Amino acid sequence: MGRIAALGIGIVTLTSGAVVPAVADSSEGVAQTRQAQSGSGDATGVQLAKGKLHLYKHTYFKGAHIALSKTDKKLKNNGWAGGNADNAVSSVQNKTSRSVTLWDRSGKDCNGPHIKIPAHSEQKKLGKMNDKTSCVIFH
Ligand SMILES: [Ca+2]
Repeated sequence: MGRIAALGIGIVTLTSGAVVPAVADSSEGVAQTRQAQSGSGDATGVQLAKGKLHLYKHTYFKGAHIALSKTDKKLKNNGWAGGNADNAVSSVQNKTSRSVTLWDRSGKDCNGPHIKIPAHSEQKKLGKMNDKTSCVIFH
């Protein structure tokens, strides 16, 4: 009985003495690795910006459509099958990482009624801006 108890204590001491410092070292290593990975994650975010802004002729993303990846201040010059996107857009899907504003009036400084479409969002109806968009600005 006396011998078994002594042996048991010896094992516990040896185990805890060897294991505890090893765990502390490896957890520090894990923390440093995670920091390095989150830094490289920014590059992945930039790649998401390659999506496009989809403008549809009808509500609920139906009918003819065009896809833009940059500001277009004169939709009159931008057409879809069977017509022109100017004053004809009724729904929008913004698949880019930038917010976009749709303006009623085209030109150098687009103005008038407008609607802002946040990044990665969609509008199945445009309300007062239905069939009014003449200018699209990416922010
Ligand atoms: Ca207009």
